[in-house]
Amino acid sequence: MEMTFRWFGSKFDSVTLNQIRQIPGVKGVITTLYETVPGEEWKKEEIKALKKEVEEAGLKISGIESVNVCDAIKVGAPDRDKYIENYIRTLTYLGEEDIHTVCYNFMPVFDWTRTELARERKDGSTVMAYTQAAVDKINPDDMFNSLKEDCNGFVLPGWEPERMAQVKELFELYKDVDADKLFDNLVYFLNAIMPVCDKYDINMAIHPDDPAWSVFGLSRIITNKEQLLKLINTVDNVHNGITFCTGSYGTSLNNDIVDTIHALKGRIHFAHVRNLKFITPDNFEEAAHLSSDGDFDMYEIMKALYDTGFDGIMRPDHGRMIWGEKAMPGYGLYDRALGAMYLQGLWEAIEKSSKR
Ligand code: CS2
Ligand code: MN
Repeated sequence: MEMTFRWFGSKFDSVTLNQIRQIPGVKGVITTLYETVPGEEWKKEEIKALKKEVEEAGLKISGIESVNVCDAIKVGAPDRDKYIENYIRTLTYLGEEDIHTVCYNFMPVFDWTRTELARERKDGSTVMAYTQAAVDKINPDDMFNSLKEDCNGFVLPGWEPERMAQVKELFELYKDVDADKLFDNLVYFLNAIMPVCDKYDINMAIHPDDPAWSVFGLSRIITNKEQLLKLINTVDNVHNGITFCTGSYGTSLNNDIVDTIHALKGRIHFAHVRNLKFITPDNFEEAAHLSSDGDFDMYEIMKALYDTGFDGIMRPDHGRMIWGEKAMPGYGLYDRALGAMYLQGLWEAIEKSSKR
């Protein structure tokens, strides 16, 4: 297991590479070219420059999160092949720079959805939260505006203002895309990119939908164990794998996290490990990583990863905002650094005790 930390690039992140380098055990970052528009081909020089910057700070690029998939591919538009070609070229450039893990998602219109970005907890920390009741009340067009004020001036991944300005058109685009069609489009995309992944040994790692059910009537397909197994079996290539995000997958209390990790043995390439606290099954908030702060048993989760031979990259995921930090919601330095340490502590204990 390799512990890493997500970093959005010096132009967008309040956290610096030098700070990340001082988190014990963290040697690599998960990053992206944040300014690229989904569908466009990444520029080789920009990938090289990013890599150089990270390496000059004494770190490495452990993976990309995300190379986003554009809507034409997701809806299966007549011109999708052109965008798939761009994606393949992007993967080629990443492979040539020795980057071997790429996270992406296949959610229509919205990336992860939260209804509050700064819910205050008893200890004064703030966290992102979700209530179904709030989603049911809101018009999707207003979703972005309602969250904007709480962003601390940062651009949230998947919620870029240019994209949100077109929410109406986006909904129109997806109106005939039911779950089966969306799944077929994902399979078509994966089959097309597998050869380049084989060539450069790139592990594609799909991120579960968050929350793990359909919102605003849009189809969602990466939501449960059956769907995940269907995906890895339909495109049965080790390079077609999963980003196992406990906080996203675990939003549905019907999902058994530990059991699913076992079922996906060998196909989890990237792990996002975080904890949730449920107030009711459809009202939850993002807790600290520590088991007792939320509802997940983090020891059992880490043990399942260990027992299934997980040897990919891991990162703490969304953290709380603590100690007065002002950062992108979910992506401050302090709480994620605490998470990285805690997860490594669990891993060390599991590893040593299993060898006794
Ligand atoms: C989120 C997502 O839960 C998460 O990790 O921050 O933005 C995630 O990075 C994307 O859905 C992956 O494409
Ligand atoms: Mn995640």
